[in-house]
Formats: sequence, C-alpha cells, structure tokens
Amino acid sequence: MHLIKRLIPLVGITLIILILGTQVQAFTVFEAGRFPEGINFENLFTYNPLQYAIVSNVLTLGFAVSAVALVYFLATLRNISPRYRLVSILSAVVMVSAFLELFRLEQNWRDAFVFTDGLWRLGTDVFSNGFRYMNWSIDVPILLLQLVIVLGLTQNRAVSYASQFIIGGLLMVWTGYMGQFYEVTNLALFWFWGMVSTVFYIYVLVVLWELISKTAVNLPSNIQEMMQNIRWYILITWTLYPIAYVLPVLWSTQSGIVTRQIIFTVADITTKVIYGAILTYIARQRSEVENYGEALATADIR
Ligand code: RET
Repeated sequence: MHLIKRLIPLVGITLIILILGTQVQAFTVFEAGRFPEGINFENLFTYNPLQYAIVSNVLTLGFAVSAVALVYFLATLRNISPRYRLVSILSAVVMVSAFLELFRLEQNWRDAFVFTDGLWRLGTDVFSNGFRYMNWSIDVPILLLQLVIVLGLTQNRAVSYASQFIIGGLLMVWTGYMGQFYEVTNLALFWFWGMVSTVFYIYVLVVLWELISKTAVNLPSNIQEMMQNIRWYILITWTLYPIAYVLPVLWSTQSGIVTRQIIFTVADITTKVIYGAILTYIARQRSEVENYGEALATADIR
C-alpha cells in the first residue's frame, strides 16, 4: 500500500508528460530520408587516427578496469561477514556485465569504420550506444540494491525501497534508450524521452536521498559521514550519463563524440568500480564493528 501511494505521483507526472509528448510529436518536422532512423551521432563523422584511437582505447580501458576489479571484488569477499557479502558478489556481477558490454562496444567501434585515404570512415556496419542502455538495465537496479543491503534494512523496508529503485531505475533507463534513437533524426522526440527519463531519475534520487538520510544515523560513527557523502557522489557521477546523452546534440563534431565516449567511460568507472569499492569498504567496516574480524582471526589460529 505504502509503495503504491509513493508511485502515484510518479505515474501521474509521467502520464502528463506522455500526453504533452504526443502533442510535441504532432508538430515535429521529420528529417527522415536524410539519415536512417535510430542512428547515433557517432556514425555521421569521419575520424582522424588520433580521434579514432582515443575512443577505441578509452573503451578498452573500460573493460580492462572491469576485469581487474572483478578479481578485486572476489578476492576480498572473505573479509566481509555473510550478512553483507552480497554487496561484493553484486559488484562482481556488475563487473562481468560491464566487461561484456564494453568489450562488445569496442568491437562494434572497430567493425563500424574502415580506414581509407588517411581517415576512418563508416563502412557497412553502424555503431550503436544502445548496448550501454541494455547494460544499465542490469547494473542500475543492482547498484541501488547494493545500497539497500549495505544499510542492513529490515525485510519490509528493504522490499519497499528495492521495488521503488528497480521500477524507477528501469523506467529511467528504458525511456532514455528510446530517446537516444532519435538524437540525429528527431530532436523533439529526443528531448521528450530525455525529459521523461529525467523525471524517473529525480524520483530515484529523491528516494535514495531519503533512504540514506534516515538510515545513516544507525551506522557506526566512523562510516556515518561517508554514507552521507555517498549521496553527493552518486548525484555527481550518475549525472555524467545524461550529460553524455545530450553532448553531441550541443556539440556536433568529432571532438564532441570523443568527449562523449570519454565521459561515458569516466562514468562507468566511477559509478560501478569506485562505488563498488566504497561499498565494499563500508561492508568491511560494518563486519568488523559487528565482530566478524575477530571471528575470522580465531578461525585462522585454529
Ligand atoms: C539518460 C537519458 C537522459 C536523461 C537521463 C538519463 C540518465 C541516466 C543515468 C544512468 C545511470 C547509469 C548507471 C549505470 C551503471 O552501470 C538515460 C541518459 C536522466 C542516470 C549508474
């Protein structure tokens, strides 16, 4: 009941935006014919070897970091008490999904362009950022669930917050996914879906803010402040994604594209890897305060 009450304003606002959106669409001048529908900005340009290599290398950095961090999360599992261990296991899951996605994306970048007359030009394949959004469908709910677990909520509250996060998070990602298909061919739809996605993003942030503000006071004093700061950390690092979403529309050049892919990679590393490491640290501190360290030490001596 509580959950349904909380979702009502969200559904209301979305309906209003959807109705407004149908009006916007009615006035849209389609550019169809000039570019194929669904194409991303990346495909409109030719790149010099420097620009091309930076994108390829930055994507490679992304999946290499994911592979390294996977080992870290699995190797440090033992230091965390069973109650919080799922935090690290989920980070490991996020690493596998990020690795596969970025590996595929880097391959896609190389498949899409051919080198002729000193420049990389679009060949017979196209590059798509859509892979990223499908990856977020897995990672966004998991990243938010990790927070619920590390905060050690009672079952009822955990289910309530987890549902709000999963529903809000998935709607945010999937509406943004719709929007990115129109970044070249239909700016009205691009902005419209971007705005709908932003409503869900704000919803997730509000729920998250409230959750941490309410529960951080019960945490051991040495990690209380850290937990409060995580709200800002999430706000800043997650907001890199909508910035990357709009960037090429405002800056439609090769440099705009290279910068977008760099921003995406910085966001991937900060929201998945560094965030995972921070939560692992908090889980370890909680385990220690709850005497898991001592239990381990005794077990070692025997
Ligand atoms: C979109 C569309 C434009 C508007 C907004 C967006 C928000 C995206 C966010 C993504 C977070 C992704 C994470 C992935 C980790 O693996 C969809 C770009 C607001 C916040 C944390």
